[in-house]
Amino acid sequence: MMSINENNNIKKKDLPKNRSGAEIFVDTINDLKIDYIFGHTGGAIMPMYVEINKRISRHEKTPEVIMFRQEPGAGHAAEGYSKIKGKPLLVCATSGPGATNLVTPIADCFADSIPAIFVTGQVSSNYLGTNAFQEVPITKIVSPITKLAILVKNANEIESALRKAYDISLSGRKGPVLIDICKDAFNGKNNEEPLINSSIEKKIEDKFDKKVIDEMLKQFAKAKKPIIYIGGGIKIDDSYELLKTFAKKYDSPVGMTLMSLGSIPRDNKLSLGMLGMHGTIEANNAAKNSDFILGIGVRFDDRVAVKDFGNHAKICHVDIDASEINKIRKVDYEINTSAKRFLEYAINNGPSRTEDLNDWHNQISEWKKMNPKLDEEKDEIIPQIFIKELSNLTSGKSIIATGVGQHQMWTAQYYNFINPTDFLTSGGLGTMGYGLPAAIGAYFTKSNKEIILIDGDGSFQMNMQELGTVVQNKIPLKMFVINNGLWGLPMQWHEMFDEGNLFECCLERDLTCPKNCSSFKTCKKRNNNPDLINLDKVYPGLKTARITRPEEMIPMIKEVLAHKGPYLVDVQIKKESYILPIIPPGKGIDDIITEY
Ligand SMILES: Cc1ncc(C[n+]2csc(CCOP(=O)(O)OP(=O)(O)O)c2C)c(N)n1
Ligand SMILES: [Mg+2]
Repeated sequence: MMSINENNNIKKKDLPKNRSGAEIFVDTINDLKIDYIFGHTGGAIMPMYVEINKRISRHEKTPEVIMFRQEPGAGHAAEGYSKIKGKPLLVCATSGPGATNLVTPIADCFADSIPAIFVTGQVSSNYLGTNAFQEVPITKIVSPITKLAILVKNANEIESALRKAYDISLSGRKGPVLIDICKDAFNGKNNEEPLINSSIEKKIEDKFDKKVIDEMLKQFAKAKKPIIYIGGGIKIDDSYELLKTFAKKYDSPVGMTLMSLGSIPRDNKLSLGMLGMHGTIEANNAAKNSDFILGIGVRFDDRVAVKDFGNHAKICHVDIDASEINKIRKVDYEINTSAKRFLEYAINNGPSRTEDLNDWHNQISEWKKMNPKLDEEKDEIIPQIFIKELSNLTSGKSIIATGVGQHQMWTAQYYNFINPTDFLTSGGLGTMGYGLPAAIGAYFTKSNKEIILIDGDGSFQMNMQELGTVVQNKIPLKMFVINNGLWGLPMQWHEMFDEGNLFECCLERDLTCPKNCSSFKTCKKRNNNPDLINLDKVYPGLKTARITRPEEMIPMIKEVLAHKGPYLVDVQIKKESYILPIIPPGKGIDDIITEY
């Protein structure tokens, strides 16, 4: 009999005949060299855990199993792992609420092209469609946000479903897949008729077109005000070294999205920093005035490609996903291939630049000087300064996870990433609660880098239960909660654009608050609810501290970095802190606000 693949350690002939679906499941994931299952349990998925349990007690090979306190914890942790490792693990949960709890991490993976395999238990096949206990049609629910969603009703289908899911999650534009396995498929026996049915699959093709690329590069080499615009495609393909070579060859400035920060370090002459709503003055002005924008592995997202973006430019879009090209911006050159394939070709075959770009670089240096100055407050912690200190004390070399909000943007602006895979943040979906579990997932990559969470007080509370997972597994996470007692980002929008109608953004509000509260400039209320420093009593082994004054920042960061176990610091910042610059929603680059 043939082996499953060339390098496997399990040969089919070595496997007992008549294996159960659960046995086939574990044999297959062993063969796929899946390192971890991040999961939660419940009725429909239990047969799979029983099989793993039996094997562990027989000292047989299985992936390591890490249990999370709620399913989204497992899902976002898988994202943190996969962004760093570039390969998927399995997220396993039960049917019904277990499955629906995974919808947010699945959508997050889809938005940020993260490969991950989600496995849900399902009710027995004879109960499908009967509104059985804990039955939801999860393949139908997630089909628009997965690359593949398969319902498996029979033990025979499990192996091929897993193999297909693994390949598809990693092929073309990477992303999430879901396999929904009926309980009787786990328990049933294989009768040797492998089949896949009920699958909903989206195909991605690579249409590398040399002629279009040659013509485009000819024009790019002549452009007088070129910029390269890069996104997560650069990171996912590990193409950032190629990108640096390419940018140098054409002496072209590079603007980055949130997903590609660090591809070109901030101190490199060619780095424009971040583009878009909270991007740098030089990046946005360059995008407005450019005569040629070359987008690589990037979406023309409305938060980045704002009004005026590229209005005077020829635009080229290189992307592995054809459906992204011409979706938001009509482009002049469509190049449907991977960032890596394009860059390799362009570096080796593209014509050289003929004219120098000194005027363009000088203009960019002038714009650089117009970036906002930091708040000079001496009595309170200025969040941007805190993040700058953290960046300096870690030399920009740590893995940083964030939630979503002001703290996320301050991190993007002031942590000087030198490696794009070090920044774990929810870009496309903007999922609060992503940070803590993503940082946990990063730990399981066994990276020797420090893993640091910079979270918001709002975001942290969305998945705070995973502190249980942290202390249980003795994960030495360094956690800084940037605490303003606010859902700060919407607060900033209301204050700036809605005449201060912002009451719903205050975590410290109660019904006795003044009815006309429209600013946090005067309210200094600090309820400390929850009182983060008391979490050391709730979670054994967790060390906690609070800082409120600027002079406490550096000693605290040093202490945390020197500590061996998990450490949580409540960083109480000046409440009325703003992300600047900001291009107001729907407005253009000239409307950018740099002072508030
Ligand atoms: C799951 C989810 N719900 C709501 C939002 C909308 N939202 C964006 S930022 C934000 C507030 C974030 O608060 P916090 O984590 O404290 O960060 P801060 O802005 O204060 O730094 C909200 C409610 C979101 N992005 N994700
Ligand atoms: Mg906050």
